[in-house]
Amino acid sequence: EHIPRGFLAEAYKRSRERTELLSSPPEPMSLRQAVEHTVQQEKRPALIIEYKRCSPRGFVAYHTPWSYLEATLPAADAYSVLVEPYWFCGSTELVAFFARYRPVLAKDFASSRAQLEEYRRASASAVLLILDMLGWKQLDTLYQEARSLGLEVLIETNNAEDAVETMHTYPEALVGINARNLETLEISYQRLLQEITKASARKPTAALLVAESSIDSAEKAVSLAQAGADALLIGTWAMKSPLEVRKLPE
Ligand code: IGP
Repeated sequence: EHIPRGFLAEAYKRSRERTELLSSPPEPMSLRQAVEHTVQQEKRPALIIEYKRCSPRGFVAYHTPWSYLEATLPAADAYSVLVEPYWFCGSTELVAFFARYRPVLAKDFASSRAQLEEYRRASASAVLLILDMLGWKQLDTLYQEARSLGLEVLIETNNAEDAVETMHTYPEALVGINARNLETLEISYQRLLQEITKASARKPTAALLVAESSIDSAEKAVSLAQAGADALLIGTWAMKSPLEVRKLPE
């Protein structure tokens, strides 16, 4: 019998693992339940930790999925995994990898049912739908399709007004406000804090409000928690300093 040696032994093992993941994907856990659990039991916002290897702004940070998992799992209530391949170096196989451990949000500029089906096959718990890209009408079509496929939805908005409207229209969705304006790629933590404060004051009781992007210190995380965020989505900071982010829940 042939036995691969050295790096090839490891590569062979991982290749077998990947094949197995694709043939018998894990059963997705609920992102909503994970967030609710953290908020209710631990009285703090849930941490959604993002695996993002590069970005259109020229950010590049590499961890293998295993080393990232090892560094972040104790702090992660859920993962956000970039699927978009051209700017963000993502893939759906990475969704399946993280889905064995936590609920996974498939992060993409989703615009078709075929994509939603692919995320579902890769065991995503939830999909991101971006209001400013899709508009209300296409958002609604994709929202219904996602739900019919058994996917939860995080609807991303850019301000408190849209967030509040979204929370009323889609009570089962998680609703995010992004500090990064995706039209210009400009980022503002101060604006995020203001919009989260405004949206949280008008939030229906069962709604879940997510603060997305620009969080790169414990101080910012604490302020957003005080402002009423139910979950924090942390990407760049976690990729740069996973061990700092790991200390956050304390
Ligand atoms: C994470 P940051 O600033 O922590 O790296 O941001 C996440 O919010 C960001 O990656 C993001 C995103 C998106 C990426 C938010 N919405 C839509 C791609 C597509």
